[in-house]
Amino acid sequence: MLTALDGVYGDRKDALSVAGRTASYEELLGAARAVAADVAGAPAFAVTATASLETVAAAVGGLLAGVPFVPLPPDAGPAEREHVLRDSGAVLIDVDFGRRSSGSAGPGAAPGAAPEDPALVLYTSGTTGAPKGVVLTGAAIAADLDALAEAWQWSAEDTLVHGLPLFHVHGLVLGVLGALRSGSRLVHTGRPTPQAYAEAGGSLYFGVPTVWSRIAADAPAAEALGGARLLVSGSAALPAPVFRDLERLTGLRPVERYGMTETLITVSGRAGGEVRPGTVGTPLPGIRTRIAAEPGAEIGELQLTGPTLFSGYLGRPEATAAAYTQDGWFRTGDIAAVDPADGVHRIVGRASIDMIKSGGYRIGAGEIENALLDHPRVSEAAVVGVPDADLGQRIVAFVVAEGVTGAELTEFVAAHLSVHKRPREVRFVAAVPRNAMGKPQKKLLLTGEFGPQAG
Ligand code: MCA
Ligand code: AMP
Repeated sequence: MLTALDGVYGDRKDALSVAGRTASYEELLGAARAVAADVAGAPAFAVTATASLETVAAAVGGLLAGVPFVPLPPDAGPAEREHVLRDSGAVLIDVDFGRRSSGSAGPGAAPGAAPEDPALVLYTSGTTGAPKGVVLTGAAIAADLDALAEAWQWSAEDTLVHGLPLFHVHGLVLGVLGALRSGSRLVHTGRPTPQAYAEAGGSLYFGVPTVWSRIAADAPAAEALGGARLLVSGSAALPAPVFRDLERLTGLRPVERYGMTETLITVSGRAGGEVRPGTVGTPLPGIRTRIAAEPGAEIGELQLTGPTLFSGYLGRPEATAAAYTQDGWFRTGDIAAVDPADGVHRIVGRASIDMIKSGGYRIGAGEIENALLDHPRVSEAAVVGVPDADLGQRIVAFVVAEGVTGAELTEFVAAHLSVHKRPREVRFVAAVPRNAMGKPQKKLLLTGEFGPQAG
C-alpha cells in the first residue's frame, strides 16, 4: 500500500488543496476509484498532468488498479505527446473529479497492485534522442518516501506546500505521493510563485532552486516562511548566495537533497542535522554511493545502488544496461565529491555538456537539436545550457539557417516538444564549430570562441 488513504490518519476535509480547490481523502479516494475502474486491464494510462485534483486522482487511481500511470506534460506539443503515448502504449483518459465511485476495493486491494509492479512511467530526456520512459515500481517509491520521511521527520503533523509540475518526480512522487504516504496535508499552489508560497502557511516547503531564488529576492515573501519547520531544495544546485539570503530572511537553513528520475532521491541533508551550503547531505538509508574517480583524484562520477532505483527504461534494454557499470552500480552522469570526514556529498556538475538543467527541468540538447533540424530552413543546430542567475542554465540554440527568425524557431520547438524546452535565445552562426570527427565543439560555443556570426 503506497498511500495512507484508507483513513489511518483520519479524514480531514481539507486534506488536499490543489490550485485553489480543496478535497478530503474520502473525496480523493472516490475519484481515484472511478479512475481505477476506467483503466483496469489497460497496459498503462495517461492523463494530461495539469496541476489539479484530477492529476492527483489519476496517480492514486493507477495505484489502486495496479496500472502504470503516465503523466503527460500539459505543455507538450503534438510530437512529444504522440511519442509518449505511442512509446508507452498508454490509453489517454480524462478524469472527472466529480464522478466518484464508492466501490469497496481499498488501497492495495486491487489485483495486480503488487509492490514490484510498475506504478509510474515518467518520460525524461537523455543527451540524445527522444525522451525515454523511466519505469518506477511502487516498492521503489515507497522505499524512497519512507527514507525521506525519516530524513526530514516528515509526518501527518506537517502541511506540505509546493507548486511544482505534476509530471516529474519532484512534484508528483515527493510532492503528492509523499504527502499521501506521510498523511501530511498538501497545499499545491498551482504555480510556485513567492506570493503563493508566502500565503500558504505550511510547515514543509519544496522548491527547485529557481523558485528559491525568486523567493529570496522577495523579502516579504521569504520572511513569511519563517514560521515553517523545513525548506527543501532539489532538482538542481542551490546557489550559495540564495542559501544565505534564505537563511537571513527566514531564519532557516534550507536542506538540499539530490536525486534523479531513474534513482529517486538518494542523498539528502537531515532535518535537525548540520547543513552546509553547496552540499546535498549523505545517502538515505539503504542507498550506497561511490565516486568513480581517476587514481589520485577526489572527484568523479557518482554511482549508486539501492532499493529506490528504477526497473529500467521502458522497452529499451540496451539503454538500461548502459546505465549500469559492469558490477551493477547505476551511473548517474553527475560529477561529485564526498567529504571523507563526514560523508557529505557535493555535486560538482554533469559529465555531459548535452544534459541541460533549466529551472529544474532536465532537457537533452540532442532532442532540441533534432527538433530544430526538422525545420526546413535549418541546416545545422547546436544547443547548449548557458549559466543563468534565475534558471541555473538557460537554453541557447546556435543555428545555421536562412529565411527564418529566432522567434519562429522558438515557436517551432514549442509546438513540437514542450513549451519549457523552448530556447530562450537563438543565435545565427555561419557554421557550427566542429572537431576533426565532425562533432560540435560546444565548449567553444559556450565561451564565445567560435567563428563569425552569420548575416
Ligand atoms: C519561457 N517563456 C518563454 C520562453 N521560456 N517565452 C518565450 N520564449 C521562451 N523561450 C515564458 C513562459 O511560458 C512564461 O510565460 C514566462 O516566460 C516565464 O517563464 P519562466 O521564466 O520559465 O518562468 P516559469 O514559467 O515561472 O518557470 C520557472 C519554474 C519552472 C516555475 C521554476 O521552470 C518549473 O516549474 N520548474 C520545475 C521543474 C521540475 O519540477 N523539475 C523536477 C524534475 P507565462 O507566464 O505566460 O506562462 S524531477 C528531478 O529533477 C529530480 C528527481 C529531483 O531531484 O527532483
Ligand atoms: P531529472 O532526471 O529531471 O530527475 O534530473 C536529475 C538531475 O538533476 C541529476 O542527475 C542532477 O544533475 C540534477 N540534480 C538533482 N538534484 C540536485 C541537487 N540537489 N544538486 C545538483 N544537481 C541536482
